[in-house]
Amino acid sequence: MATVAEALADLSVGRRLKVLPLEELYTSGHRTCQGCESALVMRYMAKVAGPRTVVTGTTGCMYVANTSYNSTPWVVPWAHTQLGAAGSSALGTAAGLEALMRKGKIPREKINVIAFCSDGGGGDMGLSGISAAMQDTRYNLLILLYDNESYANTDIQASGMTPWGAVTSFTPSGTKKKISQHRWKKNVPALLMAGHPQGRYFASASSGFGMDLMEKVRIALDVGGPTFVQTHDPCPKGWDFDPRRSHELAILAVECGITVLWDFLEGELRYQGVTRQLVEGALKRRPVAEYLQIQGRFAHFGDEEIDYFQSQIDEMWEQWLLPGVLPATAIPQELELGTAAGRGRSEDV
Ligand SMILES: Cc1ncc(C[n+]2csc(CCOP(=O)(O)OP(=O)(O)O)c2C)c(N)n1
Ligand code: SF4
Ligand SMILES: [Mg+2]
Repeated sequence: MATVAEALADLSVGRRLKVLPLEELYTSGHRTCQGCESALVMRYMAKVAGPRTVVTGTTGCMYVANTSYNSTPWVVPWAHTQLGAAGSSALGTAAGLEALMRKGKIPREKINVIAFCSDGGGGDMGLSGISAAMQDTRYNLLILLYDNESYANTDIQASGMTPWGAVTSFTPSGTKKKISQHRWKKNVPALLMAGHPQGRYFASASSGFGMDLMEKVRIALDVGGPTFVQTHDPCPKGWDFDPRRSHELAILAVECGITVLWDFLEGELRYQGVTRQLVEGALKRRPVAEYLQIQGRFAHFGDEEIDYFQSQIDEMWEQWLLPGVLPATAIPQELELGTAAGRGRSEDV
């Protein structure tokens, strides 16, 4: 442990998280469920952002459970914003701060601007605003999407990031129709990365790997420009499991290859930790059944459903050119850059 000044001074230089600040900037005063991993993500995020930070958060659990009357865990300035407004509030806050500094109304200094959202507010409703923020290179901002795989705050409705087959209040399992959540989960960090070449940094992290997550938040804040980090956070209420197992579940998701730890910095895609060992073949993926069978939302799964889920994860690892990131399985030879065939094609044009 170290003071904020000691810890954060190191990070901007070496881009490695070696020491942690002692101070907590998201602390007691919240009312999230027991075992809520998203609350832990808020704590990690605030800790490494440091005190010169402004945070906005969209409607959802991390707004409602963190703003009981006269009580808040936030030590840094924090403001609620509309459900689909993570992108616009990040841009507006960063632009406002810049205007105040330009007019000399506040001293010029680096102030981190972070907007957080969840899968409903960020992955579904607010995707267009986040896309606009990722195109704007004038400001430094970070958008953090805490993925608890449902619209949790309004009683666990399915989002575009709810896993295939999961029971939610919109997708029950019945005797006639076992599976009503037919959509495979969308990959938001990859789609933002692929479509926004101006974005400075994109990352996929997990609440189960705190150091990796904090390092990603820190890198995002240090490189500046528009940046995006997503975290995968088990939610005991929505996923229906014993809160004691929250952290274990987050780790299992990575060990089974369902959650993939990666980041994309200045044109380079990198895998981290357990994921990297899986990519390099130093570790074997655990069967997805170990992850699914702990959770009530998959209690209706039989062998057929588990096998289907496993087959999709296997495909992502065994056939995708970039496991967990890019669904392309092959590059046609004539398109391969640098080959004689590829060069021939472009010269023809
Ligand atoms: C435009 C709009 N539609 C619906 C709502 C109602 N609402 C509030 S929070 C919420 C769920 C948000 O889900 P998510 O963004 O995933 O956050 P979580 O609750 O999971 O933390 C909904 C639907 C709202 N506040 N605004
Ligand atoms: S419902 Fe889930 S995300 Fe919301 S506070 Fe409870 S555990 Fe956290
Ligand atoms: Mg959610």
